[in-house]
Amino acid sequence: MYQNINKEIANIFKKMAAIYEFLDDKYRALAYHRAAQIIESLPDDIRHYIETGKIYKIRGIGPSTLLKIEEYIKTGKIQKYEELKKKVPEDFIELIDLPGFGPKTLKRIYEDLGISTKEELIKALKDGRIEQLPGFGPKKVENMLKGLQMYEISKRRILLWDALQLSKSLVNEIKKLKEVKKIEVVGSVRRRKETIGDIDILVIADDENRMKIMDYFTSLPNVEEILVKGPKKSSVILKIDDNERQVDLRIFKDDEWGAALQYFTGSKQHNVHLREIAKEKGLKINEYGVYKVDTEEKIAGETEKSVYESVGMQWVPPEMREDTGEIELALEHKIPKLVELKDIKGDMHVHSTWTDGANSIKDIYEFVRNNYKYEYIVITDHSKSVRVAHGLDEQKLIEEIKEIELINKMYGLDFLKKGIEVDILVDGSLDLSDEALSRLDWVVASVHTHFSMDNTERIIKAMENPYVTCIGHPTGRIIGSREPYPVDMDKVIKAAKETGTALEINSQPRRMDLNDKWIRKCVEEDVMMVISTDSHNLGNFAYMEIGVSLARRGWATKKNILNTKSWKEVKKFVNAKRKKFGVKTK
Ligand code: DGT
Ligand code: CA
Ligand code: CA
Ligand code: ZN
Repeated sequence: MYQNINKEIANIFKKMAAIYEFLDDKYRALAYHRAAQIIESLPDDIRHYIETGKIYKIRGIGPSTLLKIEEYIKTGKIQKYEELKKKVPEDFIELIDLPGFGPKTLKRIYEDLGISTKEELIKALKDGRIEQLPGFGPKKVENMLKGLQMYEISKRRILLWDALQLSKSLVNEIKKLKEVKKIEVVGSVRRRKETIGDIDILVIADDENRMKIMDYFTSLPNVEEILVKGPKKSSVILKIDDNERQVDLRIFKDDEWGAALQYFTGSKQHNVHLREIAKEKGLKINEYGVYKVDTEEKIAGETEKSVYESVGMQWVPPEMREDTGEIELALEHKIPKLVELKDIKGDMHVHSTWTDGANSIKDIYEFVRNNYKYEYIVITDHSKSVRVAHGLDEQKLIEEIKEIELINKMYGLDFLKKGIEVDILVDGSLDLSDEALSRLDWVVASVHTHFSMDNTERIIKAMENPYVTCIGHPTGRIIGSREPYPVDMDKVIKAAKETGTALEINSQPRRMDLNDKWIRKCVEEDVMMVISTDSHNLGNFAYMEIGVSLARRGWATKKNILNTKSWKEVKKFVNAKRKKFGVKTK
């Protein structure tokens, strides 16, 4: 069912790579690492590639890898992995791909200190034994402890993207029952919070069908434990990819739909505030409806709109329901028209095989043209100092530009725009010459090093370059593994405004950066933003949904988002900055 088999297999191959590295088999480590990346980047279910024979054409998946993939599809297991696991301390399997840990580090700790359990490991981190190992030191230990803590927290909450995939497949599964009249995901998933505690689902059904639905729900595949089972509410724990996920299902009646939707969408704070307003008007709101306090007459509840209107409010988009001013706006009927996925006209941060992307520019062109209604995409590969990604120097960039122009010509459409994700060096200067940047349509500048220094001045200096049109993932955080680097975002936002530079809303599920708070600040300050996927493979283009959700949580409208506009407007934005800095415009 809600199986993402590509991800499951890729995860196992990543673990196998790490174990091989632990065992000093660098060759196999590299092979499995590469296979994992390839499988993760396939836009379709891997079974499809096997059925159609396309799998044989994929470079990097050899015969023995293919056998293991087939074994997993048939049996849900890979024997070789089961054997390998026995060669590494059991607790290390879980930790081996955490940032700050890794096979080399764990091997040292295992061999030098004889440590083989998580408990001992934490103890040794705290009592100074690991710090004293040559090459470790207090900084490294601090990072390991922080990494461990973030990992534990991230295990408890689900990334929005994962929760959305899981919710969608659960809804599809439950919807199959004809007794289910209506179904909707509520709670923090509907509000599109960046991480999700548990998944809440709401169903409308007739009373006599409740238990049949609950029986079905509690016996879905992957259900590991049933926490509660009743006619109104059931809760289960699903086991997915080694993680435990709680799902609550509630069943209501037809005429309660709107009230229940409103109540279980939350947030709690939003609901508390809403009920206060209702009270002032002599009304009572609960999950069944809106009632007059004096006569107990029910006056609303069938639709969510009716619930809000009964207290004199406009309907509030779920992404805004956090009690941070939206109630006041709704009372004045001034809720803005938030940006939507269908407003997006292009993707402005895309990597190809020229650096660390998985797909050629030609494949990207065809995939996006076939699957999205975009008017343009910008190819933005890495610049030279990002060595792990084989970043481009000036010469390589010229070659890439030629290829882009050739592909556009081939298809007779100026669809691909020429860009770069240029590295911001430690002093705020850029990794490529102005002359090189001036040839491009769009320049994303990003920080990829020195995450512990204060990066405010560094980023501002980059924005003062006339060719830098956007700052990529402006705070650098990675959910579950890296805090934002120290940066004064108020200053960055001010400088973005002054220099005419856009800030990126990066849609990668672990980045989501700018976050909702800073997006809202940009909206207030009228700073232009771009929602990008930072795609490294074809599947990543779907992440746009994440960025749009974030933008909505930051109250952004179309006018705040540059890539809702035509390319002509984008060009105006680029040229306005160049003009401001007194350089020639194209
Ligand atoms: P999560 O699961 O931590 O990501 O966040 P939510 O918002 O999904 O929270 P959850 O699952 O505890 O509850 C779902 C919604 O149900 C919540 O957003 C509002 C509503 N709700 C739950 N318990 C209460 C409560 O005690 N009072 C009120 N007013 N609402 C509640
Ligand atoms: Ca929830
Ligand atoms: Ca819940
Ligand atoms: Zn990128």
